[in-house]
Amino acid sequence: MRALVLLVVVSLCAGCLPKIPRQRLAERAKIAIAYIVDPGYSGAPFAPPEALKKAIKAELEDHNLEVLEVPMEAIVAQRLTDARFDALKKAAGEVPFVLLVEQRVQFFSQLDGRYGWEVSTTLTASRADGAKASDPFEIPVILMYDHEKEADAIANAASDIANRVGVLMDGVMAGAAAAPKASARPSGIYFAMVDRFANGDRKNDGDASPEDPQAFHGGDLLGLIEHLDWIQSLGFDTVWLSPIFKMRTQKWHGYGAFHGYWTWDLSALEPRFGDELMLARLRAELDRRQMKLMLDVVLNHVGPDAPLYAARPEWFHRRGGVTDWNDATQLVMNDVHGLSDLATEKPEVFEYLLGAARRWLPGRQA
Ligand SMILES: [Ca+2]
Ligand SMILES: [Ca+2]
Repeated sequence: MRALVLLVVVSLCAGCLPKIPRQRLAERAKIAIAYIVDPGYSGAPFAPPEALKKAIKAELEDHNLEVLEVPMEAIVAQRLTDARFDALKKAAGEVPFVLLVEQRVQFFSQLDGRYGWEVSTTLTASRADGAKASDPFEIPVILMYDHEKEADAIANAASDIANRVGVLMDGVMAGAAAAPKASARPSGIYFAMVDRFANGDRKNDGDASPEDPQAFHGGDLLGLIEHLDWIQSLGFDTVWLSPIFKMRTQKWHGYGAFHGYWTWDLSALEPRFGDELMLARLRAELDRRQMKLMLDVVLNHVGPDAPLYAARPEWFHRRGGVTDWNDATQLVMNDVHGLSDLATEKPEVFEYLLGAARRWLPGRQA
């Protein structure tokens, strides 16, 4: 389900790196680097293009660091960042600095005849006598041609990625990685599946049936409000709700609709969960606790038999279901599990979805 969801909130980590003056070693030192690009959907890991290595090398030279590349083979057997980092350090031997560059590239969308990609990168670095520091980030890339693929997307983002390497190394070289975190208060995102979280108001339950795993169970926004202190006590400062907009409520081929990802109407709230006053109350209660809210707006498709499909059939791709899960175009354009796929590359569809999402920003309710 998660793969079908696009969130209104992006870039949570932008600017989360501390500002540290640019560093340059007085004496040249070695840095061991390993690169790996994980496949988007299937296949084997591969190495990034030379353009990225060159850009990062230039950045590190500027810090007076001499690059010692460790072949991908030394880390490819490991799947997790920590294990890869340990394998890299072992292969590198005695070097003062170590940097691991892990990437994943995905085709994102086709818009106005151009191709949107997303390059995800996780940088992990350390120096021999200091703690590890990491920087995970995404860079959107627009490519002009259909034949341009993962390597082109990475090459396109190379200078931005090299800049991030420079900033991370500034921190590592200055010893900032060992410093305590800026905020002593723990933070994190708590995801609540609204229907299953807590039932605060039995009057809006409708035909809820807690014995039936495919039925609605009666959870709502009031139930959530009543548990905010508990969520906060666990150390979370943000609540992400499963979709709360008017949704299909009937089962479909035996599967329940309670998750909310079968959108019916983005301009209204699902009455089982509460009304706009209740949403305003939730916002006020979160504000009072200095907590944040993430609303989940489904942009890829609408629910089965949603009125929008009958009203605007030309807003949908209508290419049939996905038959090849390794085909990036099918993944973006075809129906996933039979859900009518929105043609988000059409400006009028894009405008509609953007407007529908903006309506729910604080203070924008009509
Ligand atoms: Ca209820
Ligand atoms: Ca799609």
